[in-house]
This record gives sequence, structure tokens and C-alpha cells, in this order.
Amino acid sequence: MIKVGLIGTGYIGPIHLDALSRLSGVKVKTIIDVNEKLAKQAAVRFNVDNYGTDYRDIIKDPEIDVVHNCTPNKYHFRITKNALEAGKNVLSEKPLAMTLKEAEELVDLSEKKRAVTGIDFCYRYYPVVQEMAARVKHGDAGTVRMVTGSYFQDWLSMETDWSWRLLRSESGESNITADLGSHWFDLVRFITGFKVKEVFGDLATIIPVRKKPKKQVLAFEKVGKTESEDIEVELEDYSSVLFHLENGAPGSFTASQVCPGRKSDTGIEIYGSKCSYAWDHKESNKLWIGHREKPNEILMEDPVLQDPSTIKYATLPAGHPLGYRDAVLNLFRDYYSAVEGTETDMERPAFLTGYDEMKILNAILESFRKSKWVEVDD
Ligand code: SOE
Repeated sequence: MIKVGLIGTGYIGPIHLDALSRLSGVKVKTIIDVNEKLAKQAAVRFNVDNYGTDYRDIIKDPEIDVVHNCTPNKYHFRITKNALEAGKNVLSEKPLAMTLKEAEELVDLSEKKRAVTGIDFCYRYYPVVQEMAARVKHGDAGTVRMVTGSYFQDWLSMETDWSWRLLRSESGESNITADLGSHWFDLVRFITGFKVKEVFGDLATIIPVRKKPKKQVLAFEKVGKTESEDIEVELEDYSSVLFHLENGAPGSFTASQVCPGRKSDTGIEIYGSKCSYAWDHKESNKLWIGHREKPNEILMEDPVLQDPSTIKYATLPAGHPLGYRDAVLNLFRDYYSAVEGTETDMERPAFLTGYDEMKILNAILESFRKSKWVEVDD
């Protein structure tokens, strides 16, 4: 049994716990949250024996092999560093850290400690996203000529909506580009196989003053009327990026959390010389395949029709759609088979992936500051 300690039970922690409860050979030993009530709730819901408020209880427990870091950005570096130093394997939420320097330190330390690392870029684990990547890799799309997409949400679209993500002290230098942009650029790299070479970023804070509630609020929570104070927002709630891939292909991406009606609406379109692919999170089981000289196709997620390399991610018979929790489970399956050492030939998101994402983020922020194209460090 691989023993796990999980830290942070806000929005994403319980999603991790759900996936962990469906994995064989893995047992969550301890759950930590600074809010004891949340830690207890999660322990009861997921049948975990131990819970507490001090993450060091997990770090110093020699029985725990893997730490899941589900805390806000501000704590990613410290907790992950402590866990690696104690010889643990770590699966972290994104972004890997608040700064590139910290991210680099974590990559170096994890290599030194030979830790198995993972980062929760779960959108690439929808079966048809895997399929799209496999097809592009086999050359079915021909040359990748252009990439475009977006990520829109509405949970911060009112001035009474609040999240720690809006504070520089909690989030780092970016809200949405780090939070949603990192997922999307992970898809670009994973599907096309190409790195982002240069970027031009345009960021904005569409709601500059917000009512920060005095009480703690979780992601997606509707706050409404409650005691609050007016706060000038420091970070962006809109982000638009023009970019070029290393093969020269141009692309564009826009994200915002202030789009009424858009919930977790992300999508990506890849235009190749032979055909096009498009995936939309609202219909996450469908892959649209576009042709010039014959009718377009829709491939529904299907363990019989998909490429052999992606079948393991389409875990139900055709017509039984997987969802967000299953995408996370697919990621965890790959991660834990790496921890067990049973499978080695996987393109998994690890700390290096998180580090590369931070390089893109840094370049976008610098580009916006200087109002010019900036190369992504290689
Ligand atoms: C908030 O924007 C958030 O919870 C992200 O942090 C997640 O990564 C995304 O899956 C849903 O939205």
C-alpha cells in the first residue's frame, strides 16, 4: 500500500481525495487543512483516519510516501520543498510555485532526491484529448499551422465575488494567466509537441475594486451579501496572449473569469495542413475532426475506435462518458504507476512541465510590462 498525505481541502483537495479513493494500492493516511472543520469534513467523507491542521505532521511521518499539495499558490513552494527534503514524492497543484526561481529550485531538489513528481494538468487526461495528441504525433494533421483557444469562467464576474487568487501575496504575480493559462498552454505543448517560443501578452483587471468578504470563501462559492471591505485588485482577471510555437506556427489564447454564463469553458483548436482538430470542455467526450475535401467527423470517446496508445484512458464502454473527476483519476493512475515503477513510457506532467509553464507565464508578464514580444527562456 502506498500511503498518502494530502494538504489543503478547499475546492481541489476533495477532487484529489475522490480520485485517490478509486485507486487500488493507495491509501490516504492523513488529511491536513488550516481550517480544522474542513479537514474533519474531508476525513469523514473519504473515510480517512487522521486529520489535523499542521502540514508538518505529514512531512515527519515516515510511513507517508506521497504528498498531495492542494494548498493555495502561496504555500506550494514551502510545503513541496519540505516534503522533498523529507524524501517524499510530491503531486502538486499548479502553478508549481510563485516564482520561476522557486520552481527551478523544486525541479533541482526533486531530481537530487529522485522523487517522483506530478502536477495536476488534468485537462490533457480526457480520453479524446489524448487521442488528439496521438493523432497529431502520428502526423494525421500534417504540419501544425495554427493553434487557438480560450478559457472563460464567470465565478468572479460580480464585484462581490472574491478569491485569494486576486491577491499578489497569495497568488504570485498572476491570477488567471497562472491559473487557467497554465492548463491551456499545457494542452498546447502536449497536443502539438511544440514549445511556445515567444509571446505577446495583454492583461487587464476588468473589476478593479472588489468587496472582500471578512469570512473565508472557497473557489466558485457565491458570496452575496456579507460583511466585507473594499479592496483594490492587484492582479488580472483578463488575459490575452499571442504566441508563436517553435515550428513558427502562430496562436492566440484568451482567458477571463468575468464572463457571465461561462463556467469552466475551455477549448482548443489545432489547424494542420491535412486536417483540423477541436475540443471543447463543454462536450468533453467529443473530438471534432475538420476536413477540406470530405465531410467533417465527430469521434466520441471510445475504447474500441481510439488509438491503442490512448485506450487506457477511455475506461468505460462507448456511450458512457467520463468526466472531470475521471480525467483527474487518469492522471493519478499514470502518476502512481510511476511511483510503483510499473510503467515508464508515459508522457506525464511532472515538475519540469510545471517549470516550463512558469517560463511561459514569466514571458507573458514581461511582455505585458514592456509591451513587446518576449522569447520564452529555453
Ligand atoms: C479556478 O479557476 C479553477 O478551480 C482552477 O484552479 C482549476 O484548475 C480549473 O480546473 C477550474 O477552475
